[in-house]
Amino acid sequence: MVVWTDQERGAITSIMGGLIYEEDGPKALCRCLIVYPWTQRYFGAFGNLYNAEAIKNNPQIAAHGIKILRGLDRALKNMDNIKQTYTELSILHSEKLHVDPDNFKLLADCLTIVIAAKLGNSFNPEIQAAWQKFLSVVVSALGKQYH
Ligand code: HNI
Repeated sequence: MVVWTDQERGAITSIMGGLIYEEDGPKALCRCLIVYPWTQRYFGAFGNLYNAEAIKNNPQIAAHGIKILRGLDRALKNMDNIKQTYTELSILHSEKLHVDPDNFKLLADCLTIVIAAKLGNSFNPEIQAAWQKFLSVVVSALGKQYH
């Protein structure tokens, strides 16, 4: 059972509440696909990923970036039950999509970089500590159904 302090809950809620899903979701996913090109292998059906510009202008990738933030929102709304909340999502990524679970951390880190760039100095170490704890619980939950 993960225990969250009021400060952690407040920090995480404030970060998620400040995101513009239509902008920040695509930015994080595009960053992951550009910085870690092997992650593109899971998006073969998403059209043109030939270079950074193509990725950044790919509407299917943008739509999926938004979907990912909506998925994070579900974890935010179930902070005390993220593992159970993500059971089906973990099974999907494991058994249907065969996503290497190491990639969850890479995408999470890309989202953190997008947030740090957006928030600047207000993304201080205490705030980041709460945010990284949230993402580590999310990443762990997404990996739970891998065998
Ligand atoms: Ni992920 C589908 C959430 C990381 C590749 N992913 C989803 C869906 C959600 C989601 C929500 C849609 C499920 C549905 O349609 O029912 N993915 C998340 C979250 C993370 C994550 C919250 C991590 C924070 N996904 C990743 C990573 C990869 C990934 C790291 C690959 C590098 N995800 C996919 C693919 C799909 C997907 C591929 C299916 C897309 C499609 O529609 O075909």
